[in-house]
Amino acid sequence: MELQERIPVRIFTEVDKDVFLRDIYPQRKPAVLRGSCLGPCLQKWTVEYLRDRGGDKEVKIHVSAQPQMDFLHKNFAYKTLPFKEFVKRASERKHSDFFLCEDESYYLRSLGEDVRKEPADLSKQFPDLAEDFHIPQYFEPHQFFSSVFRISSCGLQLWTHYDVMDNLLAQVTGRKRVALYSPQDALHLYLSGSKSEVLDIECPDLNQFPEFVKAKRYECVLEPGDLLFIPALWFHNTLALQFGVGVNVFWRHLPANSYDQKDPYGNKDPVAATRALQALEKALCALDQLPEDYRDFYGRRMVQRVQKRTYCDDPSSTITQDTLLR
Ligand SMILES: O=C(O)CCC(=O)C(=O)O
Repeated sequence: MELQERIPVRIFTEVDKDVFLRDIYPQRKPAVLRGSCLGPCLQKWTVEYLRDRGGDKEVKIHVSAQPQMDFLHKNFAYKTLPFKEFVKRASERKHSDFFLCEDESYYLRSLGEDVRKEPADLSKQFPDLAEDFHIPQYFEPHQFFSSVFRISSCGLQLWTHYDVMDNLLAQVTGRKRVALYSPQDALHLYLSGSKSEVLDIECPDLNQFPEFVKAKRYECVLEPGDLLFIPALWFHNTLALQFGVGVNVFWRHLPANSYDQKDPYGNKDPVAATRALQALEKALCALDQLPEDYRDFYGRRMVQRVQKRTYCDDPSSTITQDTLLR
């Protein structure tokens, strides 16, 4: 029996902007858009071509002796290689030149020119390759935030995390398994910031993570030419079934001033959420001045108030989507 309920991600074909905006985007659920027009990259992006066109540009990469990357125990190292050398190594199983061991795994998440300030933009960092990749124009141009190369060795698994932007993850070459969890399952994922501490999602330690079984797992296998729509706040965990090249494009779902202006990665909580979390910390410090039984009494009442006021599925919730849109 499977550990968790598994739900296939819905697959849509022949999607255009109208279909996306009418049937997919408002649902706020992941969707695979199969056979998307991603441009000539689908034919052109062989290892040789990428090496030739990407050239000697230096890229910062993750290198790991184990294919399952672990942010808790930091089982990977950040290294720098010329793009063409990185692509060669990521595409092969055994390496003649290596950092840690001859079967090490590689992962590139491309960055902006000024890593701390600028979001990644394929057309700036890789202008020749960007010409081959056509970003489907389902969003308005002002919503564009970043476009990021995602290149991984076969078997590379990236931990479960959420981002705060809407995401179109384009699979250009290779196949990739993606597991996704709803934001409403956040409490079952044992979060450390934006990442889940449950690293082994197939065989988790249920003594350590008993609630994990309650999280519903959505799943899909991306093929070349697929676009995966990952709405903001949806958790995702990727496993490259082959050496794979993808590009993900982040788009703002909220007005631009809702986001942290110093966030080149698109994963810092919106300003209002950060303010609310800081206020919560203050409220908890205030309760610390009271004896245990008083803290319990007021703590329970605060939880109920938060639940009533914020949960979408609480029938007594006072703030609805309509209220927000008005
Ligand atoms: O494709 C991957 O390996 C990871 C994708 C991802 O985390 C993202 O698009 O936010």
